[in-house]
Amino acid sequence: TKIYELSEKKRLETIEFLTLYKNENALPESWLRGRLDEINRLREFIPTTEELIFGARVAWRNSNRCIGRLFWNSLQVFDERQLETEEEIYRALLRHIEYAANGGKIRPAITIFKADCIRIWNYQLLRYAGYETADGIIGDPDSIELTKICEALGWKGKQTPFDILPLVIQIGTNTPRLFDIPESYVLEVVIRHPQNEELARLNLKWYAVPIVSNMKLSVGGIEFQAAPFNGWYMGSEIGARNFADVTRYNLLPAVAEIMGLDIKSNITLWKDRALVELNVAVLHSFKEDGVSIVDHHTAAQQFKLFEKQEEVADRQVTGNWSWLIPPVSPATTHIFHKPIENLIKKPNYFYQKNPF
Ligand code: HEM
Ligand code: NRG
Repeated sequence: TKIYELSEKKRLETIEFLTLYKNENALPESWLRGRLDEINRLREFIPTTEELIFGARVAWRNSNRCIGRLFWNSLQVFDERQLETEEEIYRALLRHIEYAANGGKIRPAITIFKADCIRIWNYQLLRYAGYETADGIIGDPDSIELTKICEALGWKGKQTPFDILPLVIQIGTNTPRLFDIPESYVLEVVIRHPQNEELARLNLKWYAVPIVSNMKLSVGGIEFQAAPFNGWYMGSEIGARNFADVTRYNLLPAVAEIMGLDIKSNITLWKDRALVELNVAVLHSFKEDGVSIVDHHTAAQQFKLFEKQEEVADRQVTGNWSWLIPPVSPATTHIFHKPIENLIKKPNYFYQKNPF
């Protein structure tokens, strides 16, 4: 079947995607012929909502860096391709945040906007600002560039270590528009340790829901540049990276000090010991507040189930080993001890150039 108007590459991707859709949904060959004829007549592939739901879920299944893929088939998909204005998009993003947070019982979801003209400038819908000041950096150093842009566009943060950035929404080549997220939408967890009461003195907290908003969803040759998605956190993302990286909140020395460890000597393993207790605190705090989170041991077990499930379905599990192993105690998980092929399949989520 010849599909006109589409570039050859796009055409092949559309056929490949619809063939996958047909096969996994046990549709007859005649359905595929009819669907491709229709696309020929329209001279454009416009996925149905059903096709889009399937595409977003398979894109998660194909996300090689993700350890959380066991639940790929239960992703909630919001098809918001009809929305036109920044305000409408902002409202849909607030709906997404509320649906996903669900009072702590986090639900994996994606909101898909019209392809080709909408960009969300934020890395995640919820993210803390970062400021360079005369007395050093306040907040998340990862956010310094976007924070400056927001300030240039008229935003003013409170300069605390945990200021939620506004949503930055751009349509076409228009100047992006900023929208504050009302506090009532921002579920956060205050970090404390189950035994060491001193740790709470660091006044740490983290937001409950990671909603990645800067990647594009590629389905059947179409690239949805604005398609924010979320699951829940694996504890080590916060405890071993966001709080611990030297280029992020860099908290290991402060935690070690609270624990009374000698940070002058490497052989005390003060970094390792501080890291473990920080991760214990993150998991304990989320659990106690009834906010979904998974520890890296359970996540690895779930990934093993995913591997078994895929084998039964006769599909190869692909993965990016260096991302799949957790940043704490990697060799305690089966993932560490097993090679995995980093083959990129579509549909999938991809990085794209920053719009700024
Ligand atoms: C990456 C866990 C849900 C797509 C990751 C990473 C973890 C993780 C630990 C590595 C992040 C890092 O090292 O920075 C989970 C858990 C989920 C979940 C526990 C709970 C349900 C999802 C969902 C999607 C998804 C719903 C998409 C629909 C991805 C992608 C990456 C990723 C595309 C790579 C991100 C990048 O390259 O920066 N996930 N995930 N995940 N996950 Fe998941
Ligand atoms: N490490 C990042 C979040 C990356 C995606 N992680 C997830 N995704 N769990 C951080 O903010 O720490 N997800 O969709 O659940």
